[in-house]
Amino acid sequence: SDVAPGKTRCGFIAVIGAPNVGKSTLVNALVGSKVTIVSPKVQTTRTLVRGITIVGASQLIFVDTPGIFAPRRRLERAMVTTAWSGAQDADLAVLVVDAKRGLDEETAAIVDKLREVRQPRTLVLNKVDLVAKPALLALAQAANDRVAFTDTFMISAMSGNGVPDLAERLAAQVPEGPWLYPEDQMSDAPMRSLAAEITREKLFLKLHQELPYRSTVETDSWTEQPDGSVRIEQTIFVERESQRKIVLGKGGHTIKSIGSDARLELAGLLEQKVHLFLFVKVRENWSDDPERYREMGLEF
Ligand code: GDP
Ligand code: K
Ligand code: MG
Repeated sequence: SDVAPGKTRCGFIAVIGAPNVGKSTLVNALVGSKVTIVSPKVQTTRTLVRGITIVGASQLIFVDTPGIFAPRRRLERAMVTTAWSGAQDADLAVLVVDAKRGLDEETAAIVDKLREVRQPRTLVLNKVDLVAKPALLALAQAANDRVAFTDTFMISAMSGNGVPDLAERLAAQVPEGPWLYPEDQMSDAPMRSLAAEITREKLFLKLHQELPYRSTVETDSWTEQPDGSVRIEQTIFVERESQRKIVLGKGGHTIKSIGSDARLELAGLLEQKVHLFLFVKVRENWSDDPERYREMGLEF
């Protein structure tokens, strides 16, 4: 690196907000690579996912969090607790609000609870591509009336509009200190867990209604082949035989399409040929089993 030693900055930035506001899309845009999965469905992000990037002399470690909402089931409670603890442990907190959705009850409750967060708070109004300017200004005002934000940004995480300005401002605010990760590292997750997440994203995108929430994916083996390709075996766990049939689809049609989408994306990320083998197994009530959350890295 050409950055003089002793002049560097480094910090953790928690990205929090209601479900589906674009937190994961924003973290990917800030990092400039897919490190966390995105879908139009809530509860896509289940654990804290770190995306790492360098801006000037600052290393920014973004912590993508599960959406904050009123939890009903056990897995949901664990996800919300994890999201708030992510905010409390970070150097800076970024609250993402869906500008189209505005300051509805759920969003207002999160803004109010941010008063308990001691770190500098940045407000990010996302999805500005869907909203007219006067409404944006009114929303920024209304949110800042509830709690004072250090900065307010209006961006589109999807198009990248406004993202570099946000990154520069955050880079100036993180504490002075040495970088914690190698310069080229973009995620702290092992490749095999990102690979499992990518398959889980395809499940979210291909399947409807409740099913994706009830499934999980694990990478069982990862074998580099002599010809330069990699052989990856994964298991998709569902809770019932009927769900297994849905994931397989008629004549294996659904699983084939999930596998082919996941394989293509993995090959692009790894820049090597990928042979992906997917298995679908029934593991009853995994989502009610606390042992399973611990394996996933969720907190209570
Ligand atoms: P999260 O649940 O907060 O992590 O949200 P995601 O990043 O998974 O995004 C939820 C949905 O919002 C996805 O369908 C995204 O493509 C979409 N989305 C994210 N950012 C934008 C944006 O700037 N504009 C629009 N129109 N859609 C967006
Ligand atoms: K989502
Ligand atoms: Mg997410």
